[in-house]
Amino acid sequence: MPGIAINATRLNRTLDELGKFGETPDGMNRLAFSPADIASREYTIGLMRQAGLETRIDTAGNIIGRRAGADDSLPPIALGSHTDTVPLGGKYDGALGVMGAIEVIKTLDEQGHQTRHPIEAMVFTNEEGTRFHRWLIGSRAMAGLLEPEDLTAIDAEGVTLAQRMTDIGGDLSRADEAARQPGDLAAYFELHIEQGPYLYRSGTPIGVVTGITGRAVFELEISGMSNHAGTTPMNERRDALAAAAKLVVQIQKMAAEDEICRVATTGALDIQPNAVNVIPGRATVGVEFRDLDMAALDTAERELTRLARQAEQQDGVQIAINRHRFTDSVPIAPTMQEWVAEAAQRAGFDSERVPSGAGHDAQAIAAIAPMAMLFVPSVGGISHAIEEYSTPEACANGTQTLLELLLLADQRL
Ligand code: HGY
Ligand code: MN
Ligand code: MN
Repeated sequence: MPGIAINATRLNRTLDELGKFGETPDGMNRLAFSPADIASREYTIGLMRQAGLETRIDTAGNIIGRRAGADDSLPPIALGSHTDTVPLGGKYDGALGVMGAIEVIKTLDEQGHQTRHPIEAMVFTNEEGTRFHRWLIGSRAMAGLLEPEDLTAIDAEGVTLAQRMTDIGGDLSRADEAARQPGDLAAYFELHIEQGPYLYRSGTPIGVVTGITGRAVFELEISGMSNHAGTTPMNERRDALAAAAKLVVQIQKMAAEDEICRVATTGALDIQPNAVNVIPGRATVGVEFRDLDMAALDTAERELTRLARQAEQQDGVQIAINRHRFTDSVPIAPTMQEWVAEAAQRAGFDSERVPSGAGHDAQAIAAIAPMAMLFVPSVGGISHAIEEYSTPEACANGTQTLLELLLLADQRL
């Protein structure tokens, strides 16, 4: 079959248009369930319908666009990602996988090419989880992996996930109806930006993802004693921020020097009362560790606990360690990797194997379906920031490869 080519101009136009929802001078603020997210979902549903997809929203708020297959009794091949962003994030994380999936289907529709399998384009709810520390909500719901803590989650504004879910057309009390069983999907493919530096440095246009990192998220609640900054002797202080600051450096050292796990990050810090002339009585510290090896994350948890107990002794504070979420690392099957490499070759691109340091919806869907991921380079390896950028050519390369992967898998599954 002569190669079917996606429309690169149209793809990049939809990426630019999606990038208007939640755009600020300092980065993308399209947090899950926000007005910008809700508006962007309408835009995306419109694009799906223009591509000939039958759209619906499942009880977990996932947007699903379906295209019939020649043999509609076959389980669908799913393509997708997420469109929610982190605060002050970028325009490509998640967005490329959704706009790319729709472009692939629009191209097939225009060419009158019907695949054997039905196809489903998916937009998963709240992949980032910034608002509730409960990430991969939509994809975990579809994989049947929601936990009790998800169902009772409340955000910093005191709004429940259940309410937020209603805002986007979902119904958390019936989230179990969103669950698919093994066999319900023939496969799931996710196009994504690498979000790291490897492809950009090597100049390779397509990354064949070998595995998706595990992740452990904790929140430390450090309680000291607020007191007067001017009158309290240094040796009588119970300074929660001083204790937090020492822990932040020790946490960084765990990965940077001791190599306990691949990366360790303290990304969130809240100080009370946060006044320059008051010794901070409370500090809340958000910490996360990542590694493909889950045993490394267990070691990191033990070390974090040891450091916290040591701080209690040295700084006269109490530290509650809230264990938010452990997400398992997921290897990608060699056969699936070979299919991605072959699809890249058919599309005319070199590829190389690369692990994912970022988490993705694919690692949840892996519980119910064969899955594969393909990356395109992130300029400078930057992501989760306004500088996040992948060139229009890279985005088109990835989308063309996704099309070839779909056609190849459609024949072989
Ligand atoms: O945080 C992550 O790894 C992903 O971007 N949600
Ligand atoms: Mn992200
Ligand atoms: Mn992402």
